[in-house]
Amino acid sequence: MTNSIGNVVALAGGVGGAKLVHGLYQVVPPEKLTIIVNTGDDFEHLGLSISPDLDTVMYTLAGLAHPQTGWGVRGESWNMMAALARYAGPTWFQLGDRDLATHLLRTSWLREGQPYQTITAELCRRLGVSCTVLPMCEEPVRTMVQTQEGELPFQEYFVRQRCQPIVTGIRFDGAETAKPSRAVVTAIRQAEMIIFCPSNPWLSIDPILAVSALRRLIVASQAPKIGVSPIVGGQALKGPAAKIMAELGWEVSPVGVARHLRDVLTCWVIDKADQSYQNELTHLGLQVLVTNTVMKNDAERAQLAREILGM
Ligand code: FO1
Repeated sequence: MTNSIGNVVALAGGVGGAKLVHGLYQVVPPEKLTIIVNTGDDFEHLGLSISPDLDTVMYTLAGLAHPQTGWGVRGESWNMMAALARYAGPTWFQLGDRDLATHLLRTSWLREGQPYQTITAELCRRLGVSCTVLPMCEEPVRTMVQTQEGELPFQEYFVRQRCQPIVTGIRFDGAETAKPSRAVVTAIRQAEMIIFCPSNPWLSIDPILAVSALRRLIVASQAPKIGVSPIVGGQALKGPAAKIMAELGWEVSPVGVARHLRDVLTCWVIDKADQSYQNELTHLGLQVLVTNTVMKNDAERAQLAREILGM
């Protein structure tokens, strides 16, 4: 644990981002670490309010994440899904028995009128997560994926259709009127470093930046703004980022992602496999760190976090 470091804010989506968040959690004192999480993937399913990225971050920090999928809970059982299948209910979105407890509590607290941020903090506290985890805003923002087969709500595209439809655009329903909460504003204003985790830039980072007041705060921040490329060796570390970039006409490389995020970044971390892009990135005006970014275990997560904090 490093005590000389200042306040760190990390922006994250789901599985890819949560790994680096976990690395930061290992090396930054919890009172100095705030994670701002994408809520564009949230949806209502079977009457439940589901927040996949918040839960992925929370389970990962609590040491409860499923080791293979990265989402959901380790040691999960699937009795509810089996019963649902017997009723011929919708089984395309897998809800494990343990995970279900989170959705039930969140949904019931939301119905009581409790703020989303308070609910998130309470769930984290009860699972022993000691840093601050904040939803990007209180208002519902819903990622809508425009495809050659029409517009799809995020989870329909991502899970039900397994990211197969060709993407022509992405919009964030509700982002125009959403505002960052006081806690989010304070965290960004007090940040001495802002880190963009290697989450999908188009599906996980863009919804956070679509909250325009939040984007303005980040752009105005004088803190180092350090991103980690989710593209390594021409492929996404996880998920459909490379496929979507190609479909939207972007160069599938750390340079393509850096260009997309250029106005919110000052530093860019790339993998050794992509060393050849270093000069091009430097010409974009970015400070570049070349290191191992593929985090295969807890020690490698902590190692990458330490290197970022040293920039
Ligand atoms: N991802 C899947 O690919 N299939 C699922 O059935 C699924 C269920 C699920 C349940 C709870 C949860 O928190 C996440 C879940 N995810 C599932 C992951 C999720 O849809 C995506 O990982 C994120 O939204 C993308 O970051």
